[in-house]
Amino acid sequence: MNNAHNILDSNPFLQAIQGKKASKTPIWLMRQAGRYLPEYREIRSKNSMLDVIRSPKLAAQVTLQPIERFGFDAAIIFADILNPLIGMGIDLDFVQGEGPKIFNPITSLADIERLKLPSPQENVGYTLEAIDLVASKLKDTALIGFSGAPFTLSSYLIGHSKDDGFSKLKTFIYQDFKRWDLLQTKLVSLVSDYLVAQIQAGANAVQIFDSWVGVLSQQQFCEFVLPYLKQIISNVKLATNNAPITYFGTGTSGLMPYFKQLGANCYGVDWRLSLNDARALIAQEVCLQGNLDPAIMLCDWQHVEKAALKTLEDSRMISSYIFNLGHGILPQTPVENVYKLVELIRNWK
Ligand code: 1CP
Repeated sequence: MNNAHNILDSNPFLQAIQGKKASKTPIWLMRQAGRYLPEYREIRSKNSMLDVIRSPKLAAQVTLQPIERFGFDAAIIFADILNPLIGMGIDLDFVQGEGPKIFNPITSLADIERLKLPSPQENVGYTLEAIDLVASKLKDTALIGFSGAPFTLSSYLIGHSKDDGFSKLKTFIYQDFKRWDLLQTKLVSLVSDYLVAQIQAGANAVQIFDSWVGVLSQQQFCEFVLPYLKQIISNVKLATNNAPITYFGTGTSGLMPYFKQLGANCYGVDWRLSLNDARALIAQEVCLQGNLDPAIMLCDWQHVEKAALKTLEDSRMISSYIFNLGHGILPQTPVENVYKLVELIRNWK
């Protein structure tokens, strides 16, 4: 049914995420299944985003596309951080050219009280089935499950725009902490159960995406975010016999000194910070993942090569390391650069 046990010690991604020196530098790319691939665009031209996510067969097919092309060390199950919110009673769609849209955002305590907490099987059984399907097809490749983090999920539930400085969300938090606490408590339960169910369905590791957490001050992070993340990580560890967990955010240099308290195995580093500085800030021998600037992938190969080699050189100082971009791969990325990048990593000593 799942391949969790037999590759735990032999797959370089799983070696690194467990804090070991990998037999070779592992590589996968965030958003590796996506619009830069013609075969993905082909499937999306005939199916909506939610159709692909809700069809275990299509989701599995799209998950495997970048593995078949590039031979990455890990696949990430195709879904979105937002679709699990639908089962809570959120009316959500992915609008062509605009991205995700929530038609009934949260504005009051009553809205939060109304949020349902269905089991992962009822809510996202299709993703669990897709995981089972993908796991049965992978041999040496690890499978990553994922979820949004409560803060980043809340930023969509309450609403944010890149130019309001997240002020709507921040005022929502400050105006009434009890209301925030109830929302976070419900999301802790949703996210913990979802991550555990993905591991049980056959994922070898999970990643928590907290893409927008970098807008918070250190004090805000410690008070409004950290306790809930700690709870999730401890819930998942307890229920899964210590499955490996990555915590990813962007703009997190101010927050890294507090990561030690989270207890994850691996932390994502975006392009703003060097791997060495991230290591110094986190001040713990943990696995790091990152941090090539996704924008560089749009340049001529010579520039990509130079930047990737610099990242690889930096990684010599890190006890365990997973090559990745600092954020998701951009839709305009030339496929040719991805082939060359994988080859570069494979040949690097
Ligand atoms: O039309 C399309 O194909 C839509 C593009 C797209 C894709 C390919 C969206 C809409 N979601 C996805 C899939 C997706 N989303 C994956 C698949 C697995 C893989 O990595 O290959 C994953 C892991 C996500 C995670 C996700 N969704 C995040 C966290 C990671 C990140 O990039 O910061 C976030 C913030 C979202 C929300 C979302 N979904 C889609 C878009 C365009 C966005 C971002 C919108 C925004 O900027 O607010």
